[in-house]
Amino acid sequence: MEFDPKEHQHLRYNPLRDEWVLVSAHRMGRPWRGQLEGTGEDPVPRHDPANPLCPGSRRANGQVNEDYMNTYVFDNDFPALQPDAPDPGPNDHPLFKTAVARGMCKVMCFHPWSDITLPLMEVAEIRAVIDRWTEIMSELGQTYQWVQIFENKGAMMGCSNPHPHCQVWASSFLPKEAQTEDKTQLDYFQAHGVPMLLQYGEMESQKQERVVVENEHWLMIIPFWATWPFQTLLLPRRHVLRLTDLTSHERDSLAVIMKTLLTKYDNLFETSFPYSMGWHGAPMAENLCKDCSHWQLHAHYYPPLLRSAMVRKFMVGYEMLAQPQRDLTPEQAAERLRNLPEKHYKL
Ligand code: H2U
Ligand code: ZN
Repeated sequence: MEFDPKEHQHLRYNPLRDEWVLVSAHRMGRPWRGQLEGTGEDPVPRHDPANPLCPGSRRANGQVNEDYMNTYVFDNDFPALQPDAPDPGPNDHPLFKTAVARGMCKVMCFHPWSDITLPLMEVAEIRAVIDRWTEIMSELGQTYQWVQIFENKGAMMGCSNPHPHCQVWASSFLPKEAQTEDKTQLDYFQAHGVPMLLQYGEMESQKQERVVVENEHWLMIIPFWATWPFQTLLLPRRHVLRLTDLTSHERDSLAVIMKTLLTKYDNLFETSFPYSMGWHGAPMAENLCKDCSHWQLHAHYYPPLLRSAMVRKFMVGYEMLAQPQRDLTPEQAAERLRNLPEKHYKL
């Protein structure tokens, strides 16, 4: 029998996380009688004084937001990381290890309106978000070695507030994903003499079959090893270590490619497409003066939806207890996204 990735289950290796994923595309046709998600498309008022993320609103800690016009950043009133936590002290047993955790958490509003999302914002407004990301990265990166910028979009992904925003958690330590990617990229660089994701982007750009959208400076692909059905990886075409290293042109074309991808995402199931996304780049603080050539800046988008606005992929059972598994092939997912219009279905 001849191997067909759409018909025959197989394993694919994720070199960034050093793990395997089981691809079993023939399962897409199975019946679904499980949970249906709400679309979460209840109308949101453009301005609601009771919404703590709106301009002029009073937040949980009593502070009043500025009457901001584009982006707005404030310290999270419920931070998971604070700058001054005490050290839990020496560990006397390898089975009961602890370590000190220090950091800061911020919230960044993308726009003064609650009823808008990134794909519906103007390119110049998205560019303002990118500029603000870069500023925060540079500020917090003076003190903290990992600055995690992430956006939870949609109630399905745990977004707690219907207003376009992201969070920034900066930490004194390298979190798990960062540690793994640091190691895998370093190992690859030492073995092959080229940054893993730089070479990977070049090869995907040649192959084209997993490319969703690309422009002069950026490439958006469904990775060969993607686990979430419509997961994408956003890569610069040149070797860039950190968000703070992007040129003005690169930030402009980043705004354009983000708008295109996010519009396609919304158009896929004609819904405001939920996801968690975040940026990964070379560590900051004491690492700024070290050689981090093995790193390549990138962003991950992890959307939970599988078949429609109401049917999501559950990473449970086998995924929790054995290893990740996906239903349609990355090539099929890329083709579907690639063929969608670049004009938003709501416009
Ligand atoms: P999420 O939607 O991703 O949960 O982000 C919203 C964040 O806003 C959340 O971390 C913070 C929450 O702690 N927040 C405040 O800091 N002050 C408030 O008054 C409301 C929400
Ligand atoms: Zn990453």
